[in-house]
Amino acid sequence: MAPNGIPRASTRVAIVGAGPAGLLLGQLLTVAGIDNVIIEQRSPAYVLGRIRAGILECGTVEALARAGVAARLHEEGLVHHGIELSFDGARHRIDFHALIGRDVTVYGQTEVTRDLMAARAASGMPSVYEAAGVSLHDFDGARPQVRYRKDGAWHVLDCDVIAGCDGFHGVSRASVPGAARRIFEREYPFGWLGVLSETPPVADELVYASHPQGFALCSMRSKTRSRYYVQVPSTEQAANWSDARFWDTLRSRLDPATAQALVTGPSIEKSIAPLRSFVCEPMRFGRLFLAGDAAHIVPPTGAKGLNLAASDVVTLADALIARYAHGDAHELDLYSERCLRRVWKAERFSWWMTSLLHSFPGADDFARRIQRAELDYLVSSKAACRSLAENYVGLPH
Ligand code: RFL
Ligand code: PHB
Repeated sequence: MAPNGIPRASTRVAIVGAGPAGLLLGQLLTVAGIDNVIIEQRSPAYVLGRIRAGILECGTVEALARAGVAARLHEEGLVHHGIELSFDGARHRIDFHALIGRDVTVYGQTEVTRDLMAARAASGMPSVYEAAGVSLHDFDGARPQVRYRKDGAWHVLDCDVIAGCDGFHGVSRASVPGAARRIFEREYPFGWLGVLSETPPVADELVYASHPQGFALCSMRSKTRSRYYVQVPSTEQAANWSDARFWDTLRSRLDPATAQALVTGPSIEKSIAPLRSFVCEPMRFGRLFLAGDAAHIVPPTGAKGLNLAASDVVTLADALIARYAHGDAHELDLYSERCLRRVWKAERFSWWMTSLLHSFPGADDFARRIQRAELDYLVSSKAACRSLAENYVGLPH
């Protein structure tokens, strides 16, 4: 129990974390008339400063529309009908639209977050930023609590349910006793060094490049802003990479025509992200529900992280709506199992795309020939292209 004198508030759903998962859940619940409070440890500016995902599946776009935050996305998002693979000196297009009649949308996670934050502010639902010492209590009982410190003072939030949307390093998953959860994990011996630059993208669609020296990706945020990545060893530091070194490395991994078309410029942001596959089972512990990166991580190669966070959150919002609007708690009981089925398919696809396109230190000649044969097969088989397309645009929610 909170000591006397500590301010207490209560809500139905306490959401820990104001990344895309927490903000989208808050918005879907608010639209459905379900009270919620978001508690975030960082400032709004810090949350907005993180450059991350760029590709939205159709299901994610639909979820954002349902949350009432898709106006700018529909205006400014770039609809892409396919991607290109670059290897052995040439580019090969995979046309999602022709293969399966579906597309993806290029719209940065920063912009998704900005739109969700604006909607949150307009709704008047409470958000607490810069909450320190956040801790979760009694989620195995009937009345959980979230405690935190704000401006030096302790607060207690009583709730029915806690949504742990606090990312991979958050407190929610860590609050569950080790014996109650099972972790599945794979670390890759490399990371991605990413650069954002105010330059026109090298191609109309994303180019995923496989090269003996390592993977590279040409992505974008708009027609004038590009996002590029190169595979680097996991021990590498961004500070060792001048802009010139980055551009030279990127160019060396692209086919000649793409390398020649590359427009370079000063980097606006440069950072290294490690690559990891991770799943925590189950995703529910009593009245604590994990969603997004708090429950699972995929390597970014399949562009699935943000999209998985959105599909968890839609499943959780629907289950909470069933509980509060119709008194039906069964959907909450199904939450973990439903999410995990989709999560594992995205894990598989992201692991496969990563294995297909990266250089693995220590790989022998046999492994390299098999990888090349798989790329060759992929671009020459409609069935294989279709399988990639189905997974890339997103399996059904
Ligand atoms: P986030 O975004 O990490 O947000 C979690 C929030 O919780 C807060 N927090 C806490 N709050 C309160 N108390 C605590 N103790 C807390 N601990 C943490 C954090 O400050 C933060 O604000 O998780 P969320 O919402 O689950 O969203 C997940 C996505 O951010 C992530 O999956 C994607 O960015 C992954 N990802 C991509 N996903 C895609 O779908 N498509 C892509 O193209 C794509 N590209 C990428 C990516 C991730 C990358 N990196 C940096 C790993 C490219 C890269 C390079
Ligand atoms: C990005 O634009 O940041 C991006 C795009 C596709 C990916 C990963 C990251 O697979």
